[in-house]
Amino acid sequence: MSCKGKCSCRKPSKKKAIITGITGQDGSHLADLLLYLNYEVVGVVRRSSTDTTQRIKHLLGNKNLKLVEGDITDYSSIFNVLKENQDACEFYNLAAQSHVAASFKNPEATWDATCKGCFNVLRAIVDLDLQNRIRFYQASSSEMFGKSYDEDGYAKYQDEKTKFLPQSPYAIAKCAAHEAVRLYRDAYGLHASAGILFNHEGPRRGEQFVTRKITKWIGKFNKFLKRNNILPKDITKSCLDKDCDMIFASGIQESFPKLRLGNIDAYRDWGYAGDYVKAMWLMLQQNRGDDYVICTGESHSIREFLEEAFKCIEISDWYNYIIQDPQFYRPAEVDYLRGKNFKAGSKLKWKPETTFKQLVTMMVEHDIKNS
Ligand code: NAP
Ligand code: F7E
Repeated sequence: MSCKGKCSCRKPSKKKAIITGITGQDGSHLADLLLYLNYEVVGVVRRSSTDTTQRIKHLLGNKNLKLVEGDITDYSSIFNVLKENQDACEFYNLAAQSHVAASFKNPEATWDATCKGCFNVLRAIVDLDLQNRIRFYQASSSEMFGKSYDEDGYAKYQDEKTKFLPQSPYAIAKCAAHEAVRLYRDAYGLHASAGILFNHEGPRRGEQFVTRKITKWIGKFNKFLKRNNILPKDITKSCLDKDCDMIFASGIQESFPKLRLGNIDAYRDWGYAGDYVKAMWLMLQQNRGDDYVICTGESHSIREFLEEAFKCIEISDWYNYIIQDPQFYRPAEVDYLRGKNFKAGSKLKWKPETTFKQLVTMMVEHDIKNS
C-alpha cells in the first residue's frame, strides 16, 4: 500500500479522503470503510431544509469524520472544499443525480450534477495544482454500455473494452464524465480512476430503485399480514386477478395495494454495495489510475429478483401481487447487463463476496425488521 508520489498524506500521519455523495448509499458504505481504515474523512453535503444524513447517522459522532457544505454543481464550493483540505490524498466523486428514470424528466439537472460536477472537481484539482498530490475516483456506471455488449461464444457481457451506447440522459452524462477523467489523466498526469460499477444494492439503497422498492413493499406487506393475523393462503383469490389493484383477505376490512412496477423483463448484474466500495478504495491504492469494471458476472431479471424476494415470505405466485404500470416504463430501456470482472480480479485482487440470494435475503430481512 506504499505510495511513491509526492502526496503529503504518505507521511506517517492519518490519510485524509474527501467524499462527495457521502449521504448516498455508496458514500455511506465508503465512509464506513475509510474510517475503519483509520482515514480522516471529509464528507461534502449539500444544503437541505431536511436532514439527509440518515445513512451516516451511526458515524456522526466520529472524530475522524467532518461534514462540510458544498454543491457539486457549484465550482466555487468545490474549489473551497479542496483549498481547505489540500492535505487530502484521495478524492471520491460519488455525487450525482443517480436515478435513470428521473434523468429523462430532468436532463439538465442530471447533466449538471452528473457531468459538470465531475468537471468541477477535476478543474479545481488542477487550478489548485494538486494533480500530483491527490488521487481521484469517479463513479462511472454500467449504464454507459446501454444496449451495447460483446459475446464470448455462449453469452453476452460487458467489460472495459465494450463500447458505450448510452440509453438515458443519466448515462450520457456519465459517459462524458468518464471521458473527462481519461482526459485529465492523460493531459495532467492525474492519478484518476473510473470504476464502471454495475448495479449494487443493499439495505441502504434508495427506495425508488427497483430492488429496494420491491423489498420495502414486501416489508410493509408482511406487516399487513401479521397485523391482521392472516397467512398468504387466506388472500381472497378474486383479488389476485390482474385487473384488481388491491389485496383483500376474507373477514378482514383492511386492504393492501399491489406492488406497481414497470418493465420486469430487464436483466441486471446485481451486487452488494458493501463489497463494491472496497474496489473503489483498491483502485486508488494502485500505482497508476485506470478504469475497472466492477460486477458479479451474473445477470438476473427483475422477475428472478421478485421470485427470490417473495420466497422470503413464502409466496411463490408473486406475479399475482404486482401490477405493471406504464408510468414506470422508460422511454428507452437497458435490457441486459452482465459484467466481466477479470481485470478487477487480476489487478485489484477484488472479487464480490455476496451472492444474489444473500443480497435479496439481506434486503428483505432488513425491510421486514424495519417496517
Ligand atoms: P445515491 O444514493 O443516489 O447518492 C447520490 C449522492 O449524491 C447523495 O449523497 C446526494 O446527496 C449527492 N448529490 C446529488 N446531487 C448533488 C449535488 N448537486 N451536490 C452535492 N451532492 C449531491 O447514489 P449511490 O447509489 O450511492 O451511487 C453513488 C454514485 O455511483 C453515483 O454517482 C451513481 O451515479 C454511481 N453509480 C451507482 C451505481 C449503483 O448501482 N448504486 C452503479 C454505478 C454507478 P443528497 O443526499 O443531498 O441527495
Ligand atoms: O432499474 C426496471 C427498470 O432504477 C433497474 C442506478 O443506480 O444502476 C441503477 O440504474 C431496472 C430497469 O436501476 C421499476 O426499467 C421496473 O430496467 O433499479 P433501477 P438502473 O436503472 O439499472 C445503474 C448501474 C446506475 O448507475 C444508476 O445510478 O428495473 N424497473 N420497474 C423499475 N425501476 C424502477 N426504478 N422502478 C420501477 O418501478
